[in-house]
Amino acid sequence: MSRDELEALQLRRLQWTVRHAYENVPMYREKFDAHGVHPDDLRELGDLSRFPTTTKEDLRQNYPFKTFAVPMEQVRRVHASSGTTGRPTVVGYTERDLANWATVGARCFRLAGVRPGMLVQNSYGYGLFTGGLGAHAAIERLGATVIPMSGGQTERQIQLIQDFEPQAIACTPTYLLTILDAMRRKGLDPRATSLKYAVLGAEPWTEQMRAEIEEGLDLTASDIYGLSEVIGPGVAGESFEHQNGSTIWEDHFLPEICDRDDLAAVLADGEEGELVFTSLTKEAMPIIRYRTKDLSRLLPGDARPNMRRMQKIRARTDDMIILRGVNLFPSQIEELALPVPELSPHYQLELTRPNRMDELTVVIERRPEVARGEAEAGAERLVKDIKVHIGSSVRVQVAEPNTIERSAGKMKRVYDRRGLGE
Ligand code: DLL
Repeated sequence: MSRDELEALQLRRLQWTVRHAYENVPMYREKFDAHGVHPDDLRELGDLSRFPTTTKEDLRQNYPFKTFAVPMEQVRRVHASSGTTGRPTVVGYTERDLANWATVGARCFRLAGVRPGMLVQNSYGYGLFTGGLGAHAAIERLGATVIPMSGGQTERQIQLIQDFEPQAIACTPTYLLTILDAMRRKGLDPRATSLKYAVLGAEPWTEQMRAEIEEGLDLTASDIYGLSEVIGPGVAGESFEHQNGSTIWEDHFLPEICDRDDLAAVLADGEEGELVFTSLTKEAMPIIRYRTKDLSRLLPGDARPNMRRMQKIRARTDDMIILRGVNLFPSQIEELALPVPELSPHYQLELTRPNRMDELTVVIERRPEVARGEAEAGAERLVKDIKVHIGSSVRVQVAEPNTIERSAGKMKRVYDRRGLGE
């Protein structure tokens, strides 16, 4: 399909989506009316920017099913986000939505190197989280064989990798690090497994993390992006041959990049801002201009020339740490910490407020084979690197190997202990 043909398809689907939402979801009707826009105003793709955005809070207020645009009998499945604060957000799928989801997911796995006939260990968590079942359907749809392992039970994960000899694994990047680490502790050679491809997502990970994983396991690791509100894993996927950002499946999802402080401002391709998505085919829960809080930029098509890519997510806007006036993201620390050879990739960030001044401590494990003194020297270099490159003074605390809690899914990086009377 040429770009022109794609845009014509997008417009038709967008007009359908906006009308479907307006006619069947009171939340959208109220928002559009309050904003003075109507589905008839959508004559070209650019008209979308006149419509109001949707936030997680909007979905929460319509908990659990009030954002559904079809009668409940047509909803075949629901999922829910974990909702660390407040109510979770609930999402629903018709039979056709599930089929489309499997299709876009299958495209991601294919781009990441998986082929029909391969065995794929699916170590995303099964359940209300979209990762497990989303990847499961995608792998089957592609014609590969899925091992529905789910997250956790690391010993068992390793056993299955050894016994079943899968060519690919799908999980969060930090969980693959957990598995890698556990293999080493068992005295196994992680580079000697059958694994050739990893399809990693659900949390931000830097190029330095990619290098750590690829080097450690001797495989090719590609990114998969998605979010429950838009569909789940499979909104965009990265080519293992290019490894330069994820192709967005623009026949199903329309991306925009907005200024994160002034959402009315849609930014040009190439500029960094907040990703905003509109679904184009979703029946059960159409989503109009959903604010993801994910920071990225749109790049021209490459692995699939007619569809744009998104740069690997740098951070979520709500993960931003403001440290004595300087904005910083966990990924900036990761970029500097992982190349320090004495230190492991297992770290967390702690914010405290002793003496009424914010302080950031990077707690990071030393590599098991490195002596404490050498690790301390590495930590001192990291303090200087952070000062030079980010401009912030932080503390780096060297932790003993295997003392920082390992993730089985999304890793919690930042522990904010300010305001706890410290
Ligand atoms: O995490 C869906 C998913 C599952 C994607 C498995 C990929 C693989 P949620 O739980 O709703 O859905 O969380 C969505 O996770 O807004 C991002 O902040 C983050 N995220 C997802 N994929 C990536 C990625 C799933 N590849 C939120 N890189 C999103 C960085 C990601 N962040």
